[in-house]
Order: sequence, then C-alpha cells, then structure tokens
Amino acid sequence: RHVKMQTACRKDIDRFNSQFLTVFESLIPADEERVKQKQLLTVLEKLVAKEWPDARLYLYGSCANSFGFSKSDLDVCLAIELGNNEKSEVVLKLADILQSDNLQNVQALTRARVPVVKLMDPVTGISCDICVNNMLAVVNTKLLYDYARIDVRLRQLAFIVKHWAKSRGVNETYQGTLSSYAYVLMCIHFLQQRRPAILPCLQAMNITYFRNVDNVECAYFDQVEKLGNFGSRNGESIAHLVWAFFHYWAYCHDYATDVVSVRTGSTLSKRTKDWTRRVGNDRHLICIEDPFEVSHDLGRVVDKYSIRVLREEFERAAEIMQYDPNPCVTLFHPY
Ligand code: 3AT
Ligand code: MG
Repeated sequence: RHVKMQTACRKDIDRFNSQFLTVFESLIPADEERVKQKQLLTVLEKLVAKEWPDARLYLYGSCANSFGFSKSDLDVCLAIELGNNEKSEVVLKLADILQSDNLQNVQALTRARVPVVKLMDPVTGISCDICVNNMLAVVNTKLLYDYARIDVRLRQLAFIVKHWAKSRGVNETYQGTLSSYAYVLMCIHFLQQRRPAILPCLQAMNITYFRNVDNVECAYFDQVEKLGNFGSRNGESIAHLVWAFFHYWAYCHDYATDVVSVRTGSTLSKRTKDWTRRVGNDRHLICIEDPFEVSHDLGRVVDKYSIRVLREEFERAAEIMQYDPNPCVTLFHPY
C-alpha cells in the first residue's frame, strides 16, 4: 500500500518541483559573499600568524560544508599547539590581538562548552566565531562537503529542510530541537536509503582520506568525482524527495528502537549502542550517530517535550506535502 501511495503521489507532487527549486536558489549565497569571507579569513590569518607563526586557521560548518545560506556566520577553527596553555588562555590572547585591529564586538567566551571568540568585521559585515582545536568539526565539514558533491539533490533537500526547520523554530539546540548538522545527517541517511540509492556510504568504501583527530580515526572514500553520476539511476524529483523525507520522519522511522547511522549507511539498534536509557541528560529519544565520534548522539539534546514538538512538526510537514494545494508556502509558514 505504501508503495502504491508513493507512486500515486509522485506525478502529482512533481508539479511543485520548480517552486521548490526556486526556494533552494533563493537561499544560495552569492559569489560575492564567498569573496568577502575569503577576505576576512585572510585578515584573520595575518593577525594570527604574527602571534603564532605555526598556527593555522580552518573554516568549518555551513561556510565550508556547502550547506550555508546567504548571510550566514563564519565558523573558524584555530589549530594550534597548546603546550601548557589552556584553550581559554588562547581564546583570551586571540581576543586581545583581534581587539587591537579594527574588528568590532570582539568577545571572548571562555566559559562556554566550546570556548570561542566572537567578532564582527565592519568592512565585510560578516560575523565570525573562532574556536580552538576543534578539528573533528573541520573533518566532519569535509565529509558533508564531499557528500554534497555526489548528487545535487542532497544540497537541494538539505537547504529546504534547514529552511523549514528555521521557519518552524525546530533548529534550536538550546530548546531541545536539532542542529543544522543533525538535519544534514538526516538528509544524507535518507538519500542512502532510497532504492536505487541516491548516495553511497563513503565510510564503507575504500579509504582515500585518513586523519586521526583526538584519537578518533576519521577515514572514508573522498574521491567522489570518480563515482560518476552515482544517483542517476534514481530519477526522483526534489519535490518528491521532500515529500518522502517528511513522510519517513513522520511515519517510517522507528523512534523506539533505531539509530540513524551515516557511517554504516543504515540504521543500527539502540541496544547495540547501549542508548536505551537516559544517562545524565542524554535521553536518546531520537538517535543520530555522529559519523566519526560514534559515541556521540546528535539527538541527545532532545527531551520528552521537544521530541513531541519535533514529531508533530514532521507530521505537519508530511500532511502539507500530501494534501496542501500550495506546499511551498505553507511548509515554511512561521510558527
Ligand atoms: P547553520 O547554517 O549555521 O545553521 P551550520 O552548518 O553552521 O549551520 P551548526 O551551526 O549546527 O551548523 O554547526 C557548525 C558546525 O559544527 C557543523 C559541524 O561541523 C560542527 N558541529 C555542530 N554540532 C556538532 C556536534 N554535535 N558534533 C560534532 N560536530 C558538530
Ligand atoms: Mg553555523
């Protein structure tokens, strides 16, 4: 019955394809933004090199993983030999250095979970967060970037899902909903599950990229240009995939037993990960395994209240994709 419904729905929903593509295109940053980001990075690199000649700056997050909207912030990681210094000392020193240049609103947040320096560059208007030695984020940024190069539908789907999540207020980790990073992983998982698959499982293929980061082995096949048109045997349109994505998270995912795992290209059982009960504040009500830090559940921020909010939002979106005469508008209606 499910298959029948999917096929019946398919021709119908394809009418909305160009509208969804228009939404996607309206969110893509313009080239001049990239230029400005590079400009700011160069300024920062010069300032950092004066104090720490061996340190390096890396971009991570949405400014580098190809899932960034226009006008998003710059996430930067300072990679530095710490010696006897604490991260917070480096953060304070860095804030000092940046302050003396003409950057604005320089703030050192030393007591945050991840110590960062926040700043605004008046020349480019870009806001920026700089953290110290967060190399796992740099590596998972590259993984997302490489997945996005395989099939354009990942980027289209993830933009639409992120836009939906931001519009509906379910992209707020401090309120118990999910990070953008988690949503992109959900999209990758979903496209790995399509038949025929639209994305492969890069971590299950031969290794062409390897980094040991904080004793975590990060390894996968990164020569994705050699995959050709991997997803082309699957002709599903973006509108259909948006419909199927919300249908999957509303009605098909087993929240009680399953863990989404991009690393294995499949789902795992909560039991094998020992994610069956609440430990401290980690409740595991929706389980999304980090591809590299495998003990890390990106759903751990979700609590018994916010899981209901999330699932109701997935159901609302699924209903809209099924029945609404104007899904491209209703889906993104502010909550
Ligand atoms: P926005 O466009 O800013 O919403 P983003 O891609 O910058 O999305 P986040 O702000 O959620 O995503 O996170 C920034 C990066 O930090 C993305 C990822 O490389 C890393 N990251 C975020 N959350 C985690 C996490 N829980 N575990 C590991 N890495 C994470
Ligand atoms: Mg960000």
